[in-house]
Amino acid sequence: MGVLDTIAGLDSPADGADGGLTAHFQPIVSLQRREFYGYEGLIRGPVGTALRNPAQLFAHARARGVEIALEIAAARKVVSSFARLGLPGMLAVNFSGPCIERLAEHPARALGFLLESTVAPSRVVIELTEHERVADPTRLMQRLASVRALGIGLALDDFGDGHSSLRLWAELAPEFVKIDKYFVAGLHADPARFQCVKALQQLGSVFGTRLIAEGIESEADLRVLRDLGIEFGQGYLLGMPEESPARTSATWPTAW
Ligand SMILES: [Ca+2]
Repeated sequence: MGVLDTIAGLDSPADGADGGLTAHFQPIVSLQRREFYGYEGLIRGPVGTALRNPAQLFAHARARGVEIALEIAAARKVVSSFARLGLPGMLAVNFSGPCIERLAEHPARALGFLLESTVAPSRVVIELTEHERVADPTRLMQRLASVRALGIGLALDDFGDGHSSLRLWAELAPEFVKIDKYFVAGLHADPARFQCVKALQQLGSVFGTRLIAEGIESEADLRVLRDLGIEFGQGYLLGMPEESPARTSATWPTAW
């Protein structure tokens, strides 16, 4: 019985060895060039169970002490699905700090599934989630070096949400920072949110970090982000997470 069978408590997982996990992909779009840049891979649990919901899936795994195994299984599924679909551009994969530390112990072995796939490591960006769980940024930076030496990039996920740390930004020098949707939703009509995003844009310039605005759901917010010079965006307006995601701009606003 695989680890995911244990997590799900399922007698017969729907999809064999991966315990019924499904990868969904949400577009990441260049706001300045109005073109696709890549996709974030997101995992879903077995169809027809409560664990279809990723929050419940990960809570279930955490309660059973198998969260890192689930993160690695999820990444494996995301990479194999991305390769099978032949999706273009960047692939962003979510990992927590504790999982990255585990990967970094033997990066070539732990990430063998990636190195053996047709997705070049230079196209892959790790999104560091749950910043509050990074107990020692300096140690994480050292551990990350062996992963980044493979050519894999780094993004800080959900920046500005709760426990985000400027120290992580300064110390880890990520290639990307994802601006949390809290600051993006309603940005066009909210001076405080606008000023926060503007400040992050200035920090991005100082640190040489590329910014991705999360949670873009209105054309008004999209235009403000473009005018501020935010390089990339993600959100329902630009594409939902889907098993076989959009590859064309047909559903985007006609101009922004
Ligand atoms: Ca993410």
